[in-house]
Amino acid sequence: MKIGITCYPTYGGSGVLATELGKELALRGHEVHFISYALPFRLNHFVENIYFHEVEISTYPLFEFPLYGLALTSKMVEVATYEKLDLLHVHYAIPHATSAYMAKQILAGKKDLKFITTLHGTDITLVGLEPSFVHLVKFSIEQSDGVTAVSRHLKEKTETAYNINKDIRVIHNFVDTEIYKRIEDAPLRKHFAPNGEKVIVHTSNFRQVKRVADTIRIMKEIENSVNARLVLVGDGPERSECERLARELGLQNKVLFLGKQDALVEILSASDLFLIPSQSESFGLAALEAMACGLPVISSSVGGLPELVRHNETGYIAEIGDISRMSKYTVELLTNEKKYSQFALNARERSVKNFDKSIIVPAYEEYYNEVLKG
Ligand code: GMT
Repeated sequence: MKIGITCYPTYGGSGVLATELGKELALRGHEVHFISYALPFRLNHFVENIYFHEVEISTYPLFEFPLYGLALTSKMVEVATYEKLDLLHVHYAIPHATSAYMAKQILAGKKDLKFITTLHGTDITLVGLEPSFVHLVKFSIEQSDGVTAVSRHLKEKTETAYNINKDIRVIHNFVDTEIYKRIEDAPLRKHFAPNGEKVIVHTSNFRQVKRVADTIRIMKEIENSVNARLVLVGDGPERSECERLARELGLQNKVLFLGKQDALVEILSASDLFLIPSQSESFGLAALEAMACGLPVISSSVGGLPELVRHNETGYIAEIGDISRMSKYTVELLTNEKKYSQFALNARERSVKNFDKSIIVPAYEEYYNEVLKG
């Protein structure tokens, strides 16, 4: 197949998932055309069968606000026509699904361009529900030739919040468990834990929904029970406040802010436990990557997280903001070696058996075929 993929190219789960999917589809012999305003950051080496088409945005002075959605539509029409695309697969509803809908209309009569929209999370649960977008999101979902959601929870949320009566296929996030696997004796461990401390890790884009401050509060609560350090990976609007909180709680030597990093497997392999205390999380790709590296996960009970984390098996689940329970679970896992090893094994096993690329990517291919057949 010749597939056009549109996603946000910067750091963020939807862009990561879309890029990894594109790479995998290319390896399976499909021709993949990425259409976006910048090269997706995980497309950092040459892959045969992958092409990139940059959306250029006019800076004409009359346009006070960049007309990205329109420039994207025009590029989609161009690429679909000249590269003879069979299908467009857009990730994140706003504005990608709307641009794809417009491209489809422009081409109608010349070409039946089918498009599939994958819903990732905040496009539905947060931004999409804003009054300025809600009608557009509902319309664009309804007009898509196919719609997928990354969890059962997100599917149900979409159906109820937007009153949508259309079949939405659940296709969970995936990970390449051959790449995301634990490096034994990870060299970074010496840096994170020079005195043999346990290492707790969290990776995110430091947006409010991630509740990164909770990870620091957990560190404070466990301070006297476990000798541990907290490694925070990523950057975003909440980072300064988190740094301030760490100082206020006297944890500046126990919390390491690494900022954005590419060496995730190395970092996860040098860690013992992953925390994801989010306010809202449609799946939790970051937690899946950690599980593949053999880390038990302590998560909040929101969204699609319970579809990934098995309570008392691959980690623990607690109510949003329940710092004391999450702290109790953290201490329990980091002080009980037998339980810890079993959970770590279970986490890796669950990622391989249920969420490896070899299981999920064929599900997308199958769905593409169904949509193309109408
Ligand atoms: O995590 C984020 O805030 C980024 C966001 C995105 O759209 O880029 O991630 C969402 O998509 C990921 C991939 O499908 C999911 O694993 C994340 O759970 C989801 N984030 C939220 O729902 C907050």
